[in-house]
Amino acid sequence: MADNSTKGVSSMLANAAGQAADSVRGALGHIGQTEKIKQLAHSAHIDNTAAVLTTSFGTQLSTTDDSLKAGPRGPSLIEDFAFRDQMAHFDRERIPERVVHARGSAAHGYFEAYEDLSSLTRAAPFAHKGKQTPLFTRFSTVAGFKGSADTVRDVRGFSVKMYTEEGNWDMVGNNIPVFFIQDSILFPQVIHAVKPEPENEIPQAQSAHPSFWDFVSNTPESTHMLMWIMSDRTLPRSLRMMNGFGVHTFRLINAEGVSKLVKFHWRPKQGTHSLIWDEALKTNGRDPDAHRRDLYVNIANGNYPEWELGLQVFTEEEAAKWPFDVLDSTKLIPEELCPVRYVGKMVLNRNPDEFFAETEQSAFHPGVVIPGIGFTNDPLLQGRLFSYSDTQFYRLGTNYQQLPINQPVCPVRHHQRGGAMQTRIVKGPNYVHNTTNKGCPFLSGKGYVHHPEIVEGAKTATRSASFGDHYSQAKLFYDSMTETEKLHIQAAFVFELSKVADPVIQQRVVDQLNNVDQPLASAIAARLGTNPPAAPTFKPVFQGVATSANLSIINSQAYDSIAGRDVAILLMPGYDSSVHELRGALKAAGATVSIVSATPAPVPDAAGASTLKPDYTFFASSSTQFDAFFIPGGRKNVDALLSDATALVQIAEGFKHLKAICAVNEGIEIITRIGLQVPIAQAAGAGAAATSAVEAFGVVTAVGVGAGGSVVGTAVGMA
Ligand code: HDE
Repeated sequence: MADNSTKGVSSMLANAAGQAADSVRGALGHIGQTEKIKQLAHSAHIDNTAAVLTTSFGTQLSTTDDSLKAGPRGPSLIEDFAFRDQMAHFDRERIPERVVHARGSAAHGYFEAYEDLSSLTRAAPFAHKGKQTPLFTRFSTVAGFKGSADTVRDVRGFSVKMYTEEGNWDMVGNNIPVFFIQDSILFPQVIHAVKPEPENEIPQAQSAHPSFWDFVSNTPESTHMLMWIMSDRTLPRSLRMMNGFGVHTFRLINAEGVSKLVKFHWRPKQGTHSLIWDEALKTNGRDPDAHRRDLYVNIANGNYPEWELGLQVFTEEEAAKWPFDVLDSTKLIPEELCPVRYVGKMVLNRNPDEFFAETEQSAFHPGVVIPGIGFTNDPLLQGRLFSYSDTQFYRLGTNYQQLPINQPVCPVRHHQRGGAMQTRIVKGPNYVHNTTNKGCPFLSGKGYVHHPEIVEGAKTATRSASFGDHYSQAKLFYDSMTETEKLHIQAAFVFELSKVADPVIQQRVVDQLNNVDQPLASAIAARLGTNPPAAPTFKPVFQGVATSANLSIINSQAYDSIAGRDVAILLMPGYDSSVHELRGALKAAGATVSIVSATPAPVPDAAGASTLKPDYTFFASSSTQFDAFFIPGGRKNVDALLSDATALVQIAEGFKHLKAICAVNEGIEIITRIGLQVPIAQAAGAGAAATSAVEAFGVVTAVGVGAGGSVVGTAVGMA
């Protein structure tokens, strides 16, 4: 009774204020792609230009280098407030790193809808064609600490925070569409197993150690994910060149409350490309920040990466017919069964100004949704809905939502008060059912409504029988690979298991893989020296398709471009004019062109007509940082290159890493002198040579530098 009457007061007050609500909402309709940037500039940015140096409480300083002392050679005095102010703050500068996904890089950008999706969902970003929504996206590795290297074999996190006029919407996904476990209660266990061994904290950012393989070989539901993480997917060439997946099944809900199920996909317009293993290992040492740098530099240079957002939309009835459970996050839906509809694009066009304030303090949470987006009963998702805010409370504090990077761009009005580091000063009553502020803030009537799914069942800590097939999709994935990709998977298993001294664990993995593919398990057993696999314990269930094209990186190149690829021109004094032609053509195609020479001094061409300033020296650069190499002609140039071992090593190693190498005129001698076994095609004329080189780079990189295994090595274009 009391309840009803107070609700009555609330709704009366709400109605009275309804008009005001609509006008607030109307005003919010104008959020543009830069709204978040404007908010940050207005509320958080500090520009120190022409500013006076002060303490944190505003007192201007007169010295920075000497603390207050009793005499020039005497002890420091505790009364030195400027010293205490700095030192005490410095002592507290670090916050706990994320327990997983600690290593990450992020950028601002926007989402643009291709079409009006309001019949499917009332989610604000899809309200009309062309609508732009600001966002912040963070990519990460999972296992490594904050300072670990970028190009380790690992899953990549792919988190997108959209700042909509109806609140923030976080899509916290990975670059792999399935996961290790089916129920989130096992998450601390799988993470303990993959993180360094507890007694010595070795190894850093790697799954190639005993505890990981012990766990997964005793956890058959991990098998499908194992196939993905041993594939080229976990060695992305660039954060710009990997897919993103929401993993779980979510809901789309329209204004009438009609709900459909959905899986989210992000497809990179830069193409999906990977490194090869040796290249990834060397990059770890040569440039541990390779991915972070690549993202930052490309955005800084105006080469903005883009991804298309894809939806696999389906009904409960359709899902019921498939031979897997869509609530099981160790399963994907083959695109042949449910095509991906691309509904918009994300563009990342602005680097953060300060890593800590933006990237480190960004807090993502799959439970942060807006009207139109809903959850399903996937037990992996359900546990995540608790974990993410819980970890932010610990990592960032009670009021982490108030940090500038996490603040929504729409009004935030509620009755939460206090907590450490409260920054809001709110006047008026701090409870609902108030009359002293006319019931404000009030319910607009357009708020979030949970999908009224009917659930019933006994309370039980058990696993659904529909989650029981752990191998059929692992097999589908493996069967969908090209031969090159299969060999990479085999090599990855052999490498990782070679770091697991215990033959019992090795044997268990071999036997586990025998349920996926007998030749694969046998090959790994032979290379490890374990017993051949035992008989399969499982008969695969047909997944609706025998193979699925888009599971393979090589078979699924929807897009490709040389834009954003770094082509090294290796040259010494006396190079021929092919350099100028090729350089122009590559730049016009959006490639980055790096001049690499023996010293930083400008390098004159054969005619002595012009010079080029090197971006790098052979000594201080490495083949791993480039996607392709161009070796111009010119007698003096080629003779000098031939006598420089650091240059020759770059070319040979580039070849080893299956990169496109193009040489013209006398430059071809270098290829033959190093002894690279490649077909050489001679084109006529300097102009033709340059054109052909451009084409060679274009075509060869399209096949997949580094991703294509032996493909690129035999298709090196040389004019
Ligand atoms: Fe996470 N995960 N996760 N995860 N996850 C975190 O939250 C967790 C899972 C993912 O850029 C943590 O803020 C549980 C799947 C990304 O800041 C933590 C489970 C997927 C990021 C957490 C999972 C992800 C995280 C640690 C099992 C892909 C980085 C720091 C059910 C769909 C977000 C943090 C960023 C981070 C918990 C499994 C993606 C502890 C309990 C599946 C991209 O809350």
